[in-house]
Amino acid sequence: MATERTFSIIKPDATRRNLVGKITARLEEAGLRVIAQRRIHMTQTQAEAFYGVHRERPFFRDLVTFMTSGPVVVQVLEGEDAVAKNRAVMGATDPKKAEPGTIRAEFAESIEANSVHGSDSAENAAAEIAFFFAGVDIVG
Ligand code: YYY
Ligand code: MG
Repeated sequence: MATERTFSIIKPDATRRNLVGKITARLEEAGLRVIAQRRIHMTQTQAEAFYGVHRERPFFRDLVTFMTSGPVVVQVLEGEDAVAKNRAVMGATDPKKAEPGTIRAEFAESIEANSVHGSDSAENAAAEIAFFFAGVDIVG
């Protein structure tokens, strides 16, 4: 597997509990390198566009409200097999189903307030990175 990039968000439930450092350490310990990072407060328009694929799902409005409820930290991660590696260290969407030792098993409050986002494919990673970062701000 070649070096790959993926996109990560440390979500509002985690920034509120001051978990940015602990979560980033988990990512780094898994072999992922933070090559771009910014703390932002997502607008409703940004959150709706970012999660546009879920627009018709019953949880969409609550998800947008949650993602705009406080600051988030958006990151570009780089490493071997970064997309799959990040998904593995995150754990399942529902923290009740997440493997022990994963970020969501350890830190998530609920299926909605589940502490982290990670791209689910290399193609979506490229689109999500471009949504939040200019190429010049990514230093690999
Ligand atoms: O990729 P991942 O974050 O693990 O899950 P998705 O199925 O893409 O859903 C995105 C996001 O939506 C999830 O992280 C929390 C929220 N969500 C929810 O609130 N309730 C659900 N039943 C499913 C997802
Ligand atoms: Mg997803």
